[in-house]
Amino acid sequence: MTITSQGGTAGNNRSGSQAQNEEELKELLRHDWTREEIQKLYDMPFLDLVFQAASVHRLFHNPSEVQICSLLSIKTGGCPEDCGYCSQSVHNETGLQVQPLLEVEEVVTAATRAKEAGATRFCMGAAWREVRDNRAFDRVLEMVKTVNGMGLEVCCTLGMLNEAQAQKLKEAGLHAYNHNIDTSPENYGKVCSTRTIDDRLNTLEAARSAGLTVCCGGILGLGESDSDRVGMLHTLATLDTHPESVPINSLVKIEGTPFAGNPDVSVWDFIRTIAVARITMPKAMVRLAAGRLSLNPEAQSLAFLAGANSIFAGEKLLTTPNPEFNEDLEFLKHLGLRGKAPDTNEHVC
Ligand code: SAM
Ligand code: DTB
Ligand code: SF4
Repeated sequence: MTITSQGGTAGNNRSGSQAQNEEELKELLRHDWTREEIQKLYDMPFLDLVFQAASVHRLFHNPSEVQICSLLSIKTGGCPEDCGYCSQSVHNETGLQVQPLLEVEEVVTAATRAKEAGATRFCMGAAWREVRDNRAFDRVLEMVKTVNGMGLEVCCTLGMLNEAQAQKLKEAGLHAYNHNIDTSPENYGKVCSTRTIDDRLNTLEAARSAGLTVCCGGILGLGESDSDRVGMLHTLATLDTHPESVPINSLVKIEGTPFAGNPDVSVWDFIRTIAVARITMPKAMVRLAAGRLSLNPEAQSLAFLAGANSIFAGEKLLTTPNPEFNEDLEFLKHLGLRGKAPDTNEHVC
């Protein structure tokens, strides 16, 4: 089956249920995208692109379900990396208060609150360059074990790691590892100079080898061109296994960072990027991630139509504000969307 640029399905005259057979879905699940093909998708007439993405979304997912994720910064600030967008880098004078690694009990309190509010995925972020084999890591393993035991899908984002460390996280019950490539390979050096995109890809490989699912996406608003956005999606969509989660962040501008004065991201471009992520990585959960406070409800609705099926909910992302939990729940209800059940490790192990 091919999906035409008009968004309909071409080929045989199949009924909806027949069209969903394995073979046909496999045709849409490709890893051999060329950059030109992805650029072509990105350049499609806007409504045709949204329609095509919505069609793919409906073939691979229940369009009424949205994954609700909650974020917690478990170690804040003081990071030696120089990511130009980040409030937590020591290279950026953002006035952020450094906070050492939380205690396990503090994490349990936050996870309990998130679960009660309706989150099914809990993501813990540490402002580390890399994971070290020390007592702090042991404490993170304890956090993972405890939160997994609460029936939440657990994700961590701790910087670079090796396969042995990924294995320990997996054994503790970690479901996903988040590590974004952020932008295209050719633009990466303008965003961060203390590591390379290959370092990022190596960590993703380590997470994958340990059997963790991968959460990997990027940020719009870093001064990148449309071609960089296409390059970022091309890198992700040609991985041997697509990331199970693809967060698309819109830059939250932070005073004291080199990107604080960047122009706003066009809503249209943001939705285009989500739509192309949906088409090129059909099975992935595509997350409408940071930056929702600058999107009105209509724009967010369009993002859901274009294939986004996951959000970060809760008043805070890592260090910056996010919409109120209850407002989000009302909004989802208004759209006829409901929270997706967690995919915990309990039934996997
Ligand atoms: N230190 C770890 C790392 O870099 O992988 C984990 C934390 S880091 C804050 C996780 C991701 O959040 C980054 O890769 C980036 O994509 C996103 N992010 C950070 N600051 C952001 C901002 N100001 N606006 C939008 N996204 C941001
Ligand atoms: C992701 O792609 N976005 C999240 C999560 N993964 C870790 C982080 C967003 C951070 C936004 C800026 C802040 O709150 O510091
Ligand atoms: Fe450190 Fe992650 Fe922020 Fe980069 S994005 S400065 S690695 S916390």
